[in-house]
Amino acid sequence: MQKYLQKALTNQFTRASIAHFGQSLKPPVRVAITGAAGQIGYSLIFRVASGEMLGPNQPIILHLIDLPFAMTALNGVAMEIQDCAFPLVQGIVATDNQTVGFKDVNYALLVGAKPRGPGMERGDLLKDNGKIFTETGKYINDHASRDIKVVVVGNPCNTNCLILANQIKDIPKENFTAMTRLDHNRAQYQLADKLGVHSSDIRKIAIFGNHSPTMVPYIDQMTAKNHKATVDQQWVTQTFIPSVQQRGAEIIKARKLSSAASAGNAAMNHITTWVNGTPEGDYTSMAIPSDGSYGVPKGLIFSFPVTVKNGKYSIVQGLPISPFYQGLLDKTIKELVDERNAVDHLLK
Ligand code: NAX
Repeated sequence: MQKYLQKALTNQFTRASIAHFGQSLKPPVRVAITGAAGQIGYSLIFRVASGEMLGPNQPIILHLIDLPFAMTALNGVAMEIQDCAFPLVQGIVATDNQTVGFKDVNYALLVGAKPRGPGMERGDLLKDNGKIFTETGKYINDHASRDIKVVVVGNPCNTNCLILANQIKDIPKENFTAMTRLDHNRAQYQLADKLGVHSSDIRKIAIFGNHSPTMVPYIDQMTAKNHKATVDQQWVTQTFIPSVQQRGAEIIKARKLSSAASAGNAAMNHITTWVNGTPEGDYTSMAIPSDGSYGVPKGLIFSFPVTVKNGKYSIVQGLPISPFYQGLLDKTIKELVDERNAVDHLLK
């Protein structure tokens, strides 16, 4: 099946002439997506394949990875990709074998994770996912391209990323990140709605901390249409912050399923910004290894406001932290330290 898919897709690519794009194509890159047979995978993969994530001149070889029981469904997804006749897709590897799955991969979107079952404690979730991300870290270390950029989406994503990065010997630790872009996008929409502007008019906001209900949406420097914008503090504390923190639960209540399309969208946004940079005068949110900024213990995978240039991110320094925000930051730091302590045995 795998060979068949690669051959068929290579033929398809040959038909996609350079003239079709009007400019020359770059050499292909390999993009791995784990949990590829799941619901986020189903909305994410097709948009990545269309070129939305890496641009219209960047051919892609898709590495779709899932567990053995999901292979039939995954092959169905692969057939649908073929049926889209995407000009940029140069090959598909659909596999449950991580050696093959991560071979020479340049970008990895790690969506697959064990979900929290009924009655499951957070500690058990950390333990089960700890095993998964330890293993994945070893495969990435042994087989992926040394320039790989990784975003962990599967929850608990910050600590999963910490565990994963701990297995890496000779790839820079900065290449391992977790996703808080969905929370950032959610905050942006809520603020735009409140101020009566478009989401894209809202700048200089960020998510600090854990991707969990302790996350801290920071808006003290917010601008709308390039002017400093403020909203009343009561709305911030009683409506805005809880609604961003609890938006995932609200979606589950409405859809009877967790966020999928918006999560896939955010994962793509995360990589696109990492590759192409942040707009002048704005920043975004990425969970990255802490360098000690804002009093966050070094090494924790913590969401910060970052600017990105030439594929490298930098933490935005010197943002004023009010006592109100400091209280929230202390809580999310404590939660991540507790998570790190719970998986300490995996970090030796
Ligand atoms: P689904 O249950 O639909 O799909 C998960 C897929 O991952 C399944 O096909 C499963 O077989 C696969 N999988 C499990 N373990 C794997 C492994 N070790 N290797 C490869 N594949 C594996 O879940 P979905 O709704 O797609 O959500 C996936 C993850 O995203 C969950 O952990 C979820 O909590 C997390 N989310 C993270 C968000 C964030 O902002 N960071 C937001 C959305 C989402 O809730």
